[in-house]
Amino acid sequence: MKIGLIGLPGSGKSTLLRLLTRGQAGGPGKARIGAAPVPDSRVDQLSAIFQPRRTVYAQLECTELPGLTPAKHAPGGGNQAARELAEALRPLEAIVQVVRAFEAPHVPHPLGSVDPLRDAQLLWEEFLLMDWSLVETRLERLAEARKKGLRHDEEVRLFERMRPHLEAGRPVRSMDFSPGERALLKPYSFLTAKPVAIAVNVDDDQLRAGTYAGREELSAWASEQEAPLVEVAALIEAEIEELPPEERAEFLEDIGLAEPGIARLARSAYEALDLISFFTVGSDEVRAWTVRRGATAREAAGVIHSDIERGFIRAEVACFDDVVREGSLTALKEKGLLRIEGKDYLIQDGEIVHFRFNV
Ligand SMILES: Nc1nc2c(ncn2[C@@H]2O[C@H](COP(=O)(O)OP(=O)(O)OP(=O)(O)O)[C@@H](O)[C@H]2O)c(=O)[nH]1
Ligand SMILES: [Mg+2]
Repeated sequence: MKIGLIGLPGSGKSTLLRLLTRGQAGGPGKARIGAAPVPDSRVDQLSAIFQPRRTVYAQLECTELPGLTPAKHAPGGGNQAARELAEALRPLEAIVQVVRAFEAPHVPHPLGSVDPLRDAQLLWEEFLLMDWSLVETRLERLAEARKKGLRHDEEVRLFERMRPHLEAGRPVRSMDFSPGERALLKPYSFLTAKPVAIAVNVDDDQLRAGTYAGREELSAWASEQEAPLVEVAALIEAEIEELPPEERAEFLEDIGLAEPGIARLARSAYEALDLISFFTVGSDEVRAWTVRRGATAREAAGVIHSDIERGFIRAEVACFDDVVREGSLTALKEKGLLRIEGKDYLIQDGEIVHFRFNV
């Protein structure tokens, strides 16, 4: 899964990337893209049972996008920057808005003051504006084509329906499309069609206090937008992550963190994207895989390998709790807890799956 980190300059995107990728990316001179292993205690439990040679967590591919200066505040409107940004966002499946709440007087804020709700709304308006300009440009082109006798009535109707929706501040994602319209939209990549989560970057004082100025307003607004909101203390958490493992727990406890930010952020991204995990287990490897909720057994097989999808025979499926309680697949089989499912079975979150296939 590919996710993009987007926010105002200095909101903490690089710091968050450094945290998510465990220092592999983010920060001065480092790449702006990196893989973030998704912590999952279920993987750890399965690994403890099966003692595999290899344990593989699900991964998020994270990209830091250039600091966004809202058009309203940028001299000359920032159109070129907006186009480049839209291009960079195209391949991403979900967007994480990074919003600054941390105070740090030595880090200047591009708008002169710290105001998380204002920043989140500015970014959101920017996304709507980018989509609106895409619709406008497209309608202008279609009008010109019409003068030359080329008619694209269905497309014109679609974009004319989208325009007021965007003008009313509503995302493309909240519109209903017919299958025909979906096909027409395929070549376009609308920003507000993508799921969004909001990461509020707090400092250690705010983390300890469990709040920051504007928290209530921001969370009310986020729920109105149906965007999950996560609080992360990117800098302090990245610093703790870089300590020797035996010292980490103490520091995490000291700042009152039961669960690291990456785990919470990953959960929000999964929630926003409606993703679930299933697991494969064995002495060789215990591994987490990611699929959309509603994926069939055959589609899930395709996530592992296209050969398994093509040669799919059946799936042997077990519940996570049963596996943990019984401690082996043989025990499950004896108790009849290993179900045989066909290609159209809908995989459920947390299931342990073994695919039978021939090639
Ligand atoms: N105190 C404090 N400082 C932070 C925190 N997160 C980031 N910073 C500082 O804020 C500055 C900017 O952070 P970056 O992570 O580089 O921000 P960015 O969003 O990547 O910035 P651009 O790439 O320039 O748009 C750095 O000096 C960070 O050390 C935080 O949680 N607390
Ligand atoms: Mg940066």
